Amino acid sequence: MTLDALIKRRGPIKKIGVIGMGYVGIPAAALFADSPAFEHVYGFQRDSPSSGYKIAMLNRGESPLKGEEPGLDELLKKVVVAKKFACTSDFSKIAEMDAVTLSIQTPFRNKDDLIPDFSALNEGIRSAGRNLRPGMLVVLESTVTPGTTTGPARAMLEEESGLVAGVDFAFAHAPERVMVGRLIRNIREHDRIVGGLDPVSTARATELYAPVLTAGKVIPMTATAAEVTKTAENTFRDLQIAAANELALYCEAMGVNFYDVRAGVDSLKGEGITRAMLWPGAGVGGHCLTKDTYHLERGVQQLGKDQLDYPAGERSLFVLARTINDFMPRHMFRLTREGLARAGTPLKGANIALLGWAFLANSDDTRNTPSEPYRDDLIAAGATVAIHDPFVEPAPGVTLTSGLDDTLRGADAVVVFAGHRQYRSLDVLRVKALTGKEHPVIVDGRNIIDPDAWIGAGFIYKGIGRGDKNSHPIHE
Ligand code: SAJ
Repeated sequence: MTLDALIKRRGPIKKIGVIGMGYVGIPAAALFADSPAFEHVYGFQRDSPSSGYKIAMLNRGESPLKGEEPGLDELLKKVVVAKKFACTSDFSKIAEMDAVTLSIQTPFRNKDDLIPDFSALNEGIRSAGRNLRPGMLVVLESTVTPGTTTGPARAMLEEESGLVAGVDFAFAHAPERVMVGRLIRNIREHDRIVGGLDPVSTARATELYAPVLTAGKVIPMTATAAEVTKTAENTFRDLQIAAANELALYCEAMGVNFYDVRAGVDSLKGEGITRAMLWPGAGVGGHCLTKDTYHLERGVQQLGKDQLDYPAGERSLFVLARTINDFMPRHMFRLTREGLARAGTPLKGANIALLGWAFLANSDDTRNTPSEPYRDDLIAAGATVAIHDPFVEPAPGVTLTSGLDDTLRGADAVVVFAGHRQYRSLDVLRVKALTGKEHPVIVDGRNIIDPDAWIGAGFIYKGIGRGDKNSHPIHE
């Protein structure tokens, strides 16, 4: 019997399983459960020491996710009360599903080798494989290296089930595009890339996602094209930021104000002429842009092996972009050292007030924060660092000072790493008084303060992209 016939015999999707109760799986499961198109949703969660607690919480309709997620708590309560959603660690129930999605994270094993740790995802895939039945749909939502869906993931499902993908079951990749803090809205409103192993799989996966989309629409393509789309959308964002960072470094070196240049370049508009220049800054953090470039690179090395035509001996532009973005915290260290030198303060023994530990403005997310390598460079140089962040809870590996005043008190340099709104309204004279210094240093990594106000108060100013100000005369 063909896959199409198996699916027709099974009828419309009614029972859905979501494997991986994390920040991607939980809102996805709640939205599937809330749709009248579907009968019931199981959230599958390993009862592991680190995450098992989520099962009872979710079955009480409570979200285990930290941070504000508008609409999620109400939605979870609603679908649990309506008995349309339940969380379980009994993976054998997968066999009763019409469709099962996998939203399991693929972090790097460690920062250096940039090889993803697929172990948790592979365990989820094998669990699905062991309980796979003819006519079911399997969808990978995790961000994966291009070639994973049609390669190792397919192989594991077939190995565990004895079934054949595209013949006995439908298989697709539908990458998540959610941002922490707007999970529900993103799933509903973003267009959804749906890439099947074959057209029948793509159609079945479209049937799964279409009901939860409000403003978004399904964009069908092949599974591998979907993998490349997801990794490329972040690779290009990282590249655009790197281009802005490189131009900012050039502007500093040539004594030019990057922001004048950006406005000037942006003024050249016309039929479809855009430059889409993003913003330079203290660095690029997060769990998306810092890894997806390497997924894409690994993909072309594996899938495109011996096929890629590229300038001989030249490194990937995309990986170079990562190198430039990772250089920015080092540049912030140099700006700090130069500012202190102008104040006659050696870096060794200097007190640095580091404002912002989150990787994003007005966020509590600290994953891969550029503040960390900067802090480590300062400590290695013998400086003392006091870290402030109004959004970040104390966590292992970082000591945060409680109040902003405590952070600023006695500082030789005040360094802005995150563009938190609180830092945009700092009282210049109050900050200077707190530092107790004649000429304290201010380094602006996110272009959020007015250089002239701080220079006028006697600060020694350094700013990313501010080649026009970084050698200003010191105001007595
Ligand atoms: N950054 C800059 N300059 C910019 C923009 C960002 O230096 O012009 C820095 C930020 O400070 C931050 C990092 O880059 O450290 C990442 O910022 P981001 O706004 O891209 O935030 P992310 O990492 O959460 O990106 C996510 C991605 N979403 C998903 O993967 C589903 C990305 O694809 C989205 O474009 C982005 O959110 C978004 O648009 O909000």
